[in-house]
Amino acid sequence: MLGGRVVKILSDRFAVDISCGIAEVKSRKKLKREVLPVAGDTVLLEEVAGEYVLAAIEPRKNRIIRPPIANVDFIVITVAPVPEPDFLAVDKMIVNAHKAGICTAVCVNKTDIVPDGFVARIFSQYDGVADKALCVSAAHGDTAELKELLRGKVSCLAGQSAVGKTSLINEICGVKREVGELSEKIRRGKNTTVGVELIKIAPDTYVADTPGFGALDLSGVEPFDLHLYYDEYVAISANCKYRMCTHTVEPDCAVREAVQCGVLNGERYSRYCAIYKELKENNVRKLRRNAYENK
Ligand SMILES: Nc1nc2c(ncn2[C@@H]2O[C@H](COP(=O)(O)OP(=O)(O)OP(=O)(O)O)[C@@H](O)[C@H]2O)c(=O)[nH]1
Ligand SMILES: [Mg+2]
Ligand SMILES: [Zn+2]
Repeated sequence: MLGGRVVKILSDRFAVDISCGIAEVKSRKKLKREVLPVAGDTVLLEEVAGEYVLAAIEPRKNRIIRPPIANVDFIVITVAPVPEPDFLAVDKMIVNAHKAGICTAVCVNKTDIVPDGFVARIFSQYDGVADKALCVSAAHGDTAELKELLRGKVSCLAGQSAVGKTSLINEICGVKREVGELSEKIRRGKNTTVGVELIKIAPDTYVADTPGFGALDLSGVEPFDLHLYYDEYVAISANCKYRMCTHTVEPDCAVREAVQCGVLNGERYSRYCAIYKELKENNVRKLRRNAYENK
């Protein structure tokens, strides 16, 4: 048996990093019926008639559905001055990552063209919320801090189309994946990068380019649990009057007070309330649908 990590799914084979190179192998038919290997899986290869086949998948630490990838240690949410950041999407990504037990970074790219105050606006919302907040510029080759952060981990670069994820990966990994023109992307409304591929930077260090914003669906999150994924709220919620405080409408809420006096970020709190409302409405919709179907 030989161990390896799936780095890419090909049409009928799997590209598996086996340290000394990449092996393109088929999967055992039985295994394929039971569970489909995805990028990030650590697997065992078995020699059958002089050829290696993918024989077993080791237990997964976690599994993201969209994009399909397993055993992710770190999600680097990339933002840039252009396109205009979608902070609601950033918040949802942090909730999903937190729920899956995956660490996050918020990474500001294109610092070569940031207007005054842009970095401060991002840091005031995410420094201390994500596990790390940092600044880079793919265009200026200023990526050392990010490269260091990725070391020894399986990471995903996520973020809106055109923030420069592929440009960063090209810079860090010395590869040449396709980069799209911003105007072209907006016109086509399309992502340049499609499909998941783990690129190996160093031993045990892989990075995946995640096209567009994956995994924004919070369907597994109950509205009353949402605050559990906001570490900065959990930290002070012991001071709320109600033990089950959702920090939205309850009186004597420590979170709301902290927002009012500027200790917690107001923009992020408004979006928290919007997400809470969205989750509650989704639940009502689900209940109505169930009631209708059970009639
Ligand atoms: N000024 C500046 N432009 C950058 C930088 N990084 C990337 N760009 C430009 O931003 C545009 C989009 O870059 P991509 O790397 O294709 O963006 P992406 O995030 O991979 O986009 P998708 O694959 O569609 O999700 C290109 O025109 C890049 O040249 C940077 O650091 N500074
Ligand atoms: Mg790309
Ligand atoms: Zn509260």
